[in-house]
Amino acid sequence: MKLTGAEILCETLERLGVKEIFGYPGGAILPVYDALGKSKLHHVLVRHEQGATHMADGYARASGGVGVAMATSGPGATNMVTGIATAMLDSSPVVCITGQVGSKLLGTDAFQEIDITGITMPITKHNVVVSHAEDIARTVREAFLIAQSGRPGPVLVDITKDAQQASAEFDWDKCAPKLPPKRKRPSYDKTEFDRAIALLNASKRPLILAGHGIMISGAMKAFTEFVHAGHFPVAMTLLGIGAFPANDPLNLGMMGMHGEAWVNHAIQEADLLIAVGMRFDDRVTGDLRTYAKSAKKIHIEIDRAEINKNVKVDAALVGDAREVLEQLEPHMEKKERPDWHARIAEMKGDSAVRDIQSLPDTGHLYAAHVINDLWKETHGDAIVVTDVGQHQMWEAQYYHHNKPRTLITSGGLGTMGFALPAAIGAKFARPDADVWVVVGDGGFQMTMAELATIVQEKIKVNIAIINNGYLGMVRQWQEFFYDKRYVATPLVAPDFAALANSFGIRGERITTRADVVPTIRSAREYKESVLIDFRVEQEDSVYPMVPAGASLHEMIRRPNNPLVETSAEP
Ligand SMILES: Cc1cc2nc3c(=O)[nH]c(=O)nc-3n(C[C@H](O)[C@H](O)[C@H](O)COP(=O)(O)OP(=O)(O)OC[C@H]3O[C@@H](n4cnc5c(N)ncnc54)[C@H](O)[C@@H]3O)c2cc1C
Ligand SMILES: Cc1ncc(C[n+]2csc(CCOP(=O)(O)OP(=O)(O)O)c2C)c(N)n1
Ligand SMILES: [Mg+2]
Repeated sequence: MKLTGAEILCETLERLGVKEIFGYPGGAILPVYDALGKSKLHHVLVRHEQGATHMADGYARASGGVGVAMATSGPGATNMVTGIATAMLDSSPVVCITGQVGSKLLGTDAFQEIDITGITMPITKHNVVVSHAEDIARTVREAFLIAQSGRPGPVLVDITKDAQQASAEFDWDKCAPKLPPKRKRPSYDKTEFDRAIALLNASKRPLILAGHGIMISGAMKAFTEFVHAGHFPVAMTLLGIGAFPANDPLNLGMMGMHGEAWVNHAIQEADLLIAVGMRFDDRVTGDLRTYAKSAKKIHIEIDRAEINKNVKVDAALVGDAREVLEQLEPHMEKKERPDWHARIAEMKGDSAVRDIQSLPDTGHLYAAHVINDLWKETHGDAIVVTDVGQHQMWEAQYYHHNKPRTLITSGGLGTMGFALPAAIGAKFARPDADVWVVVGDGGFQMTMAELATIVQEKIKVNIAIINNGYLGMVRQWQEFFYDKRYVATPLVAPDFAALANSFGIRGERITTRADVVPTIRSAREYKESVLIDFRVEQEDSVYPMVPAGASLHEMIRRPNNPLVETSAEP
């Protein structure tokens, strides 16, 4: 069957199971848009191409599949850069399709010509220019495979305008991907495996560091069985949250810069760390020279490049987390290690069981109250998409996720402006889910134009703005480390509720604690999107905090203040 390149692209995307494409048109991609109009694909018109990439990323993270973003050449493509980098740093499978000037014009500084494959070389897993219609189907199929396989990541396919317009024979069977054969997994030798087993069985104070790779692998069941078999206490990375239920007694909470104090102390006291699908980010380790000095380390990780990159390990099991865990489990001695659990319980003290909700109402509205109430009111079942800053850390501390892929957040790049568009993508992936955006007053102002996308698409996404009048996380650093010189962090904002109204979205403003629950309830019952502007305490800080570069156990603890560092079960 003869089709144009643009038609081949649409046909290929349909056959790959794509339903939605997040994009923005322009001259160099117009032939594709013309074909899109005749296809079954649903195009979501964004307000900025950065939004398209975050939507595709949110779609991928919520679904476990591939998200697709599309843009024109030049400025359309460069607007995607931040979203691509965000997906790259968090190993998210996104395929970006960009239009490019005609192949005869390449290299002439033609109108809206930019070398987007050159620009995105370091922030894509793979990228490619296609200049022949007959190469489109195979290249796009390869892009999907590469984006999802092994360690996932973004792939960019740049298609010249003449390739979109030209006709070629389309035969699905003849355009199968031509990729090198998959490496046989797991690819570690027996001595490495035996060493890991010996370490596991000899350990008196083991601790698991659970990361994002568990979810990517779909290893939740195997992981839970492994944890229960070994009675291992589990510490979560920010991106690992959800991989292991928060309500499991063995789940200690988040580790790292804003992790729970007892978690970081337990890491420092452990005699064995078992890192699963996590990459020892510096937000997780603190000063490497003093990190977990008493512990041997086992690293279960799919990407060989991560082994010994930041932390030297004693046994490296390079492979898919699920496969490796399933192989290890039968060889493990089942031990209860009561002394170690008693020691961790002692470190927890009573801070773990105090409930922020039962503290007296002093008239202050704290972000922690809002997020903890949101958790209770949504029964921990919502998909929460956060932005970056203090509210992001409070979400990780006060919303307890029991299910995978329910916390969607930019960890590695820490991209402000991520939340609103990523939540739109998540809602398309999981239309029945209760999707909440938790966003700061700063980050919201970066991509708030996507409110129009919500309205145009008639989707329901609730938005909780944690409005502290500051670029709060930066203000906190200025408070702690720059003598409270608040340069460029006080932030003027529009009346967010009125702004929402101007888009045709219901807006609320909350200033007291008593109004939090009723407003969340009514927002959930309302059939359209609701934006709630929570005016929270302006100069509250996130505790505990490991100052950048300090040792993991050198935490700044919360001063005498009504809020504690975590909260109890409802
Ligand atoms: C303001 C701010 C503060 C932060 N504070 C903290 C903090 O206090 N604590 C914290 O934990 N984080 C914090 N972060 C996040 C931090 O920067 C990192 O993003 C996070 O720690 C990374 O978690 P990860 O290693 O689990 O996930 P990723 O970075 O996504 O790494 C996943 C790893 O899993 C591997 N993998 C992928 N697929 C598989 C598979 N199938 N099998 C096995 N392995 C696989 C990948 O190769 C990769 O190495 C903060 C971020 C921000 C923006
Ligand atoms: C695009 C981008 N620019 C700058 C930063 C640096 N930064 C990290 S947190 C933060 C403040 C965020 O403020 P806000 O959105 O109001 O959230 P809050 O910390 O107050 O909860 C800034 C500026 C960033 N992470 N991303
Ligand atoms: Mg703020």
